[in-house]
Amino acid sequence: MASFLAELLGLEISNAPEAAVQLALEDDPDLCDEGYELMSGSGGVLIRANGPAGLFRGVQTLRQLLPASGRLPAEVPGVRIRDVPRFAWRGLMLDVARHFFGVGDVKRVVDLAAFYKLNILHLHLTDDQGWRLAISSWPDLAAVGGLTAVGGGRGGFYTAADYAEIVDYAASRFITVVPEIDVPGHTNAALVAYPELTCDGQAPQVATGTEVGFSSLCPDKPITQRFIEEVFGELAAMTPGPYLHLGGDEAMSTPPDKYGPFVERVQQVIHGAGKRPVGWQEVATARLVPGAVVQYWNSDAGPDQVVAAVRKGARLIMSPADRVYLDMKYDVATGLGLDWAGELDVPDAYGWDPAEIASGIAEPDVLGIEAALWTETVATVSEIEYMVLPRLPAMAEVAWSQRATRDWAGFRTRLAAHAPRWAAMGAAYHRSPALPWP
Ligand code: TNX
Repeated sequence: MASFLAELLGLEISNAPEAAVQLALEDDPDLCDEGYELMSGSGGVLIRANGPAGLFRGVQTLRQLLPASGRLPAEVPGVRIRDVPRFAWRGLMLDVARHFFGVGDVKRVVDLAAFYKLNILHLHLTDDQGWRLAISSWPDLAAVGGLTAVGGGRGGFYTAADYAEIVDYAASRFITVVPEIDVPGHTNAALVAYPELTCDGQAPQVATGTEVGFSSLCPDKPITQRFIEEVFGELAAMTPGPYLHLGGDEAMSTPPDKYGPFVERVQQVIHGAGKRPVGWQEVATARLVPGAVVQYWNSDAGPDQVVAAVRKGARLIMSPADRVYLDMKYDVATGLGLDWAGELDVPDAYGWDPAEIASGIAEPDVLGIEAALWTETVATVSEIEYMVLPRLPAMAEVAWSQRATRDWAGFRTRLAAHAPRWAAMGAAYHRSPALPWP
């Protein structure tokens, strides 16, 4: 922590009382795991927390109090802040399947997420257009399935060492990686690599377009069960975090009567490996294992599905597409992005409440919220930045701050003032007309 700050700010930090920035661990139950207290005055800056995660979150607030250049010496406003997050799950999903992003790109995204106090990086590792993680028991998943991408580009995949590097980097920012292997649909790249996973045993055409819903593992084949056990088994062994995401969305090519039993078997495998399964809202139509987490994404079937999920004992992650799908266009003129959930400008990303997505859902049912960046149209890290800035900080405030403290009039001014920070980071961003840019 101290070395992170020292490197970032070029200043000396320690637990010594005379340090310019003093970090202190204390027992303050009200601050929970990630809360912190930050006091600054003529004597310097003191950040207190129960543990390193809280200190780290407090350090992000300190960074935001410093000038955009981020370097000291500088004056910090005199403040006394006590701050605790509203939601435990504050995530960003990055789709590395439609387009592949290397370890360095992912680290840049992690740094942005950390700056806004997110604590989950959900990696959508597999889809029709590419398989992005080396699995040693099924080597062609990456070696063959990793060669493709939307638009016919080069693809790529993470080795086990690459994946560990991402996980460790995220952990150093108190961010947990939640890996997703999407089954039974969104599996064309796997089926190209291993045609025996299809019902007719024939290899499908490589997919480089953006349509969805056309692929499925053959749910009842014994080899499919072996695939699930070995792939999720390796994934569990590679992943220190408690969650594995099984996808489960848009399985339009899986026979409806086979979908539920299949999703139950995958959950059992994950549960048996000592992890908690996460699935997109469609999995709520199946039985759910204890500890399962369900991710809301669209308003068609979503409200009924998340109510069903809660009745089955699951907790929810809210990712309403019209609020947090950062692959949606800002407005009709945005060159990148999709628009199936409408245009999504900063006021839309800010002006909603996670506890009001469906009637029958109450705040304790909501584990948290997650923004999603699908990458059908996004191919470079600056395109990622352009899509997430300035909407990601809006989502992050919805995730962190109590509802009563949120107000658009104040937020838009605070947010616009971050433009010089993004410029200093070399990050691209969208100059939304909704904000009073400096
Ligand atoms: C829906 S959200 C999908 C993705 C697409 C995305 C594009 C979800 C669970 N499935 O496969 O990439 O829309 O916005």
